[in-house]
Amino acid sequence: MPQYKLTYFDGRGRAEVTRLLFAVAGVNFQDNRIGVSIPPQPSQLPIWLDMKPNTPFGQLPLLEFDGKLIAQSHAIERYLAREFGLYGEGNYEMALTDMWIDSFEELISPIIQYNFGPGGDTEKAEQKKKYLETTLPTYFKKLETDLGNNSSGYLVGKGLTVGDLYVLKHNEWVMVSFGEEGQMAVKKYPNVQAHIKRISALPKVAAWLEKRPQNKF
Ligand SMILES: N[C@@H](CCC(=O)N[C@@H](CS)C(=O)NCC(=O)O)C(=O)O
Repeated sequence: MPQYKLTYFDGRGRAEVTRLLFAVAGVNFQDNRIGVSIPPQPSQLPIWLDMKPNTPFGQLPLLEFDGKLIAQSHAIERYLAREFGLYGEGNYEMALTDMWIDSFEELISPIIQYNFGPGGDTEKAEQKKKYLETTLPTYFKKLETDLGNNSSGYLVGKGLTVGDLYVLKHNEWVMVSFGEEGQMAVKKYPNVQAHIKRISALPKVAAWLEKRPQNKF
């Protein structure tokens, strides 16, 4: 097994699904947190700004192993999920897994904008309303239906995939960003709620959730 090194900020952010993949696969990795929180403290910024020009796209996360390097969180996740058998069986299930990775990107990037992007109180209130009333339901209706139609208890096919880990990860974003209002919004989707409970309780997932560093984001 290669010696994997995952470099990211000190937070869950765009690295946490990768960390969950390692945890579920039972594969050791170097969880290289560069000592800069999310969002960064001003005093921490020089650490990142020194490093930034030496990264392929001026961003983290990065995965390194065997003298190779992969940038872009979803490229990293897709690579590892395929390596670890967490991508579904056959081309069609893999496409469905891709469909969910892409959908969760569309769900998570407005939350990142809400938390860290520009805008005063009025804009933030509008962003929150749009997210909870329009964006989230667009994707959650299909998520609820697909989970209800799959008797395996997983999102795609008969086993755990990176898609299931995204359901969990997205829920953390909603809770930390929108609190009780977020909880009210997701309560309307009982299959999704049951799914989050079930996936969080899988022994290797539960062990990671218990032992991981505690960060707000
Ligand atoms: N599309 C990229 C986005 C990566 C990204 O936005 N990384 C942020 C942290 S979540 C970053 O490196 N920010 C620091 C900067 O842009 O200077 C991915 O999915 O990896």
